[in-house]
Amino acid sequence: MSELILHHYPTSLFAEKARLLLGFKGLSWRSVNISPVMPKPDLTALTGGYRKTPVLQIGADIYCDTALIARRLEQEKALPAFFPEGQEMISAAFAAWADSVVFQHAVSLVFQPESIAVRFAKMPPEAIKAFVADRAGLFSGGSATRLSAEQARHQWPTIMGRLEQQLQREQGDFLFGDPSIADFALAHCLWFLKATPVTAPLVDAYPAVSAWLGRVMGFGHGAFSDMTSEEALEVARNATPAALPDERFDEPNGFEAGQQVVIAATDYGVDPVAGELLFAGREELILRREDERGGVVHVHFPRFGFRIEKR
Ligand SMILES: N[C@@H](CCC(=O)N[C@@H](CS)C(=O)NCC(=O)O)C(=O)O
Repeated sequence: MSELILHHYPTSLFAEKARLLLGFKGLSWRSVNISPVMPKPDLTALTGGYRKTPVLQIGADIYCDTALIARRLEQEKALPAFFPEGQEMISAAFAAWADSVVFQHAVSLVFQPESIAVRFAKMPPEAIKAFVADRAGLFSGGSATRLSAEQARHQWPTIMGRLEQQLQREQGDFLFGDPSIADFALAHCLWFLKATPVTAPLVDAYPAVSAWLGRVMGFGHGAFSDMTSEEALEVARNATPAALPDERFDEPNGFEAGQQVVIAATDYGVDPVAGELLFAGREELILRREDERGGVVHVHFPRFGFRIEKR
């Protein structure tokens, strides 16, 4: 069986979400450290252009976006579940809200000038400049707009006040009783705020939220060991992609298997990935592409939040 390989870097919020997902499931995995800024030649050799962090690789199958990574890990090990029975919609909907709305607040608060000065204190000015330019590129061309620090500060007490209220009354230790994807999608945003002294009080001021965050972080990251990006490319090259899912589906826009298409995120990091559409299911799209270094790979995307276009 192929190993789970996570392409990520330590300070990425969504990578922290993926690490916690792996920890919650008690899975063992390999860790490939990637650059936080473009270019990422070894990663894009696998994804075909998708640049966001993290990416999960299993042999010659490449999974983009933590929303889909969670579903893939659920297939790997059904229990404990990210999408508990009877909470399939509410857990996924809350997670999508946290991954976009709470994420935007966290990023805006951590990147406000007072906080940047502390967080990037040890980074040379050219590196800060390159990082800012990279992130401007990341956010161009998509539907996501950046939230001003003022608006993020303004709305933060509403988000945290509601959470504090719910968690004080909660019948159980997690957002919806048992742990679910909702907890992980919220936790990585608060973890990011806690990692900078200027923004940590924005979480610490809420005791029930802090106690809950401690419980979620307590799942840890599972057992992992390092792998180089060259080794990961070799794994892909030597592997055969997994069989396609056994799901019949009528594609609402008439796309068919075998068509040459491009798939891209709609919000930000909208770099298109070109290839042959192999599968379009309710949750997942699969593209076949061939790479000089990675060989034949199947790149998987969530349907929600991604678009398909004919080439
Ligand atoms: N919807 C994506 C969001 C991923 C995302 O925004 N990741 C950030 C890092 S936290 C990113 O890609 N930043 C730019 C980069 O790493 O190149 C997911 O769930 O995986």
